[in-house]
Amino acid sequence: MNKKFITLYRHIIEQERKHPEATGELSDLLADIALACKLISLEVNRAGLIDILGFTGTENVHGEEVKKLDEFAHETLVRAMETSGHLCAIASEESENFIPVNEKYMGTRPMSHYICHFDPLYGSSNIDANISIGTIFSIYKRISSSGPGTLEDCLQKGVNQVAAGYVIYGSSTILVYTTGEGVHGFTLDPTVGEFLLFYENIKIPKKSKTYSINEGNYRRWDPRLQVFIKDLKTENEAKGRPYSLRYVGSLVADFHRNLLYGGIFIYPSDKKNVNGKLRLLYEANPLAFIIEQAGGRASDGKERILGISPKNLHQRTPLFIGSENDVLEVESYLSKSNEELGIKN
Ligand code: FDP
Repeated sequence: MNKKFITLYRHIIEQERKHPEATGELSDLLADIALACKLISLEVNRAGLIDILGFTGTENVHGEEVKKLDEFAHETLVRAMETSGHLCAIASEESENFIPVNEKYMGTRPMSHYICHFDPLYGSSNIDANISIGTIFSIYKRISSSGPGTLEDCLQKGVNQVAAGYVIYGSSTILVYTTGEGVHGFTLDPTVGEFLLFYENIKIPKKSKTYSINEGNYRRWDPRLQVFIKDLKTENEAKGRPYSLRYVGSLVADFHRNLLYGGIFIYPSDKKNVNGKLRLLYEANPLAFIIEQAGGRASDGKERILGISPKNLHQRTPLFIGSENDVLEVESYLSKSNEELGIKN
């Protein structure tokens, strides 16, 4: 029991020290995100008590009802981040357009300006049921050379991310992040207000026994995906079947469980959501960066998520993410013809 306590900030600084050329700006940004998420965590915990829940009567850019906690999370993150001095633009899932940072808040070294994307509160349809919800974020370096950030700065491929992470407000509040050197997890100790390291260098098992998908949409899927899921459920000891189904319906709750124990999460395109449901910039890219750092895989069924060139801020994508061999297997099903899989048209 002689384990040392390592706080999030200390961990970030220790990572930074491995790079003598680092300026500390990225570390500051991560600390700002962590602070905003502590405030959101407090509000989420208080929500049931102070009757903050309930609809505001407005809709977000996707036509979904916005709850007050979503607004609070969005505003808290924008406030914490835009005054950091290290950002030139912010893009939030709750805002139709990106938010260029006012030059008065920007430091004097343009090349040290970053872009931050976040989904302030995912899984919001679960708030009233006390199911885990959370925040997802990612950070890029700017492409433009000076002034407030541009749309082009915000529409970069996921492979350009310099950091990404998520927070889950659940039975405890946890934060998982990567800066491209492994994936590290922290739990918030509310008594001292610090995130403490619980898992350094998380690795996802290569193959799993769990799948996560909204199976109610089965009839809308590509028949080749139907065959794959049917195969996962068919008794076959040699192939480690049947798989167990685990689906919370709150993206990062499903993702986090699969990251720790192994599993594949799928939100495919289907007859209703022809481009999938999840957002490339705010959900798929940060989680794809994390999963690859943990030794897993993320694709849209054909292409690596991190290689997709975004065309607009709220672009959706199908998502197949998790244990490498499971994602490879579903990709192989999707690359076959209906005839090869014995599907009658
Ligand atoms: P929600 O609609 O509750 O905000 O990104 C949206 C998301 O939740 C994910 O968190 C979740 O994984 C998914 O949608 C659930 O969608 P379905 O209800 O269609 O399964």
